[in-house]
Amino acid sequence: MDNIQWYPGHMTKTKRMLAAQMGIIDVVIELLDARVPLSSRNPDIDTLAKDKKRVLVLNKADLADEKVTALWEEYFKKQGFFALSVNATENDKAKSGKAKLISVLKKIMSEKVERQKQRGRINSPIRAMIVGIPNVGKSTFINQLAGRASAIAADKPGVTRGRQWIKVGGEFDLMDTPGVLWPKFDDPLVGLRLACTGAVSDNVFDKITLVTHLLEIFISIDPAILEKRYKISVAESDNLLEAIGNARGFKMKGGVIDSERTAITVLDEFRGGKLGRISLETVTK
Ligand SMILES: Nc1nc2c(ncn2[C@@H]2O[C@H](COP(=O)(O)OP(=O)(O)OP(=O)(O)O)[C@@H](O)[C@H]2O)c(=O)[nH]1
Ligand SMILES: [Mg+2]
Repeated sequence: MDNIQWYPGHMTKTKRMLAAQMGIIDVVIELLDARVPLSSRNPDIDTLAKDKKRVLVLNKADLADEKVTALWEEYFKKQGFFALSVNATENDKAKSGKAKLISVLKKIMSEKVERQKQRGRINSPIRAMIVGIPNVGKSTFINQLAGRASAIAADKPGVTRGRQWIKVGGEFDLMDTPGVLWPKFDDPLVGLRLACTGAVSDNVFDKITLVTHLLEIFISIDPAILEKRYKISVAESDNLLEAIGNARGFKMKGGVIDSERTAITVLDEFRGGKLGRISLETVTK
């Protein structure tokens, strides 16, 4: 894997911008992908936000295993973080993470608000910077909090290119930022998982490599994930990708299974949640 391909220059620029803006920020909200909470944590944020109040938000919780996500929340809370799980695409206010986040922010910021009151000052809005890897849902989450589509969001990494302030009532000012990765993945599995969930551009990894990794995880969780969706028998298949391609009728000239097309399909269906709620990373004790 060529480093340059997945750590483009604009990410270096973004990191510099985040550092430069940090002085005026009250709280840093870091979005993680609930399916890969460890792989989606950018170690650079720990350095950039080391003196700031921090909240970890496990987004895309609707795509992850609910029980596993609850364990991750506990895991991060034990490490001293404020942590909560949300689904930024949820329209139902009662089910969305908005109320949860606002109560956490108010708790975190109560000292500042109290200080301002004592000085007889009118409360200024709490300034929160939303950070995270590409495509994790930062802009979507901001739109959910604001109750309007103020930030551009789309299903590919690298959509947001500059910072943008979005007001939520008079209480919060949220800064949307471009997604950032870090220059080197110490564990190659991290890069692979981030590509599976769509944080790394699709041209960096070979699709068959990605799907082979996914299939291994699915089998270790429960072979029924594949059996139900693709109507195949895992025990009786020597080559799962071929079995899936065959079940879908993805044949090329001469009856050869189109592995590339099969891999793209499995990847898309996983990303779209069609295989069920699947966490690729679980808490190990
Ligand atoms: N299922 C599901 N999809 C989500 C959720 N949050 C965001 N998405 C989808 O994820 C994709 C990326 O969302 P964005 O808000 O553009 O992500 P971003 O972090 O701003 O991405 P960059 O600006 O490229 O860094 C979009 O297709 C969203 O609809 C969620 O909680 N659940
Ligand atoms: Mg964005």
